[in-house]
Amino acid sequence: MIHGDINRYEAALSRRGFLIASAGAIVSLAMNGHPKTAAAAKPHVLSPLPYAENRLEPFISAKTIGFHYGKHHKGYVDNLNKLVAGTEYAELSLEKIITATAGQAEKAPIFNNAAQIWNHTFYWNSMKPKGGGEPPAALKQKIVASFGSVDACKKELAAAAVAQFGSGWAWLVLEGDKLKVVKTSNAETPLTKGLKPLLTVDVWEHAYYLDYQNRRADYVAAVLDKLINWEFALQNVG
Ligand code: MN3
Repeated sequence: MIHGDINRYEAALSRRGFLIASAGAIVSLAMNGHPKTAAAAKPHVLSPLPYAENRLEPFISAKTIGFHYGKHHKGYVDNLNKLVAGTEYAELSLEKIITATAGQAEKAPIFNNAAQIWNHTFYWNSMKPKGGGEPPAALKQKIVASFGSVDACKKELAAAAVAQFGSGWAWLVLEGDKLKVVKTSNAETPLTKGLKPLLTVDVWEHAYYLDYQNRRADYVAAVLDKLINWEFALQNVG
């Protein structure tokens, strides 16, 4: 595209020498790697949604995703950037901030916002349009080994999601080579407990209230039956 543009415009502009010199300069900059601005603090950014806001309909509405991603998730990103500016955490990756602040009461605002950014990005990827159905064979084998059947695994995930009192998350995780289901409160994440997250379901009310009101179990069933992204879980097994 860029080369095409250069070819198209160079004759008209009669500045061939200039354009070739410019292209050469761009290539050498790119190959040189690190731009000079790398030392500056990098703000955390809101990861793009892996699908359009309306693609999980009719199970999760575009309105829910619009608020959940565009207001809640974005809010955590904006808050974290304000909270870490000028602190020892300003240059750290999201994962390092989460592990460095976990369990420290005085760091709770930083931990909560950082963990919520991570959890939400993981949640968006835990679903996909036309999800659900049968897990890929390699994952199914692990699920059957740990839970007995895919249905038993889904039942345990649903029970954890429904039983989580108040706000939190239900997770499918890997502990050693065994799959298990855990639930966490508020912003808590299995990342700080030596567990490898494979999938998550957000059970904060903001995840479902516009579509399901108090019927959390119906929301959870729709996620597990129609949206869950088993391929993402398999990728996370590694
Ligand atoms: Mn949420």
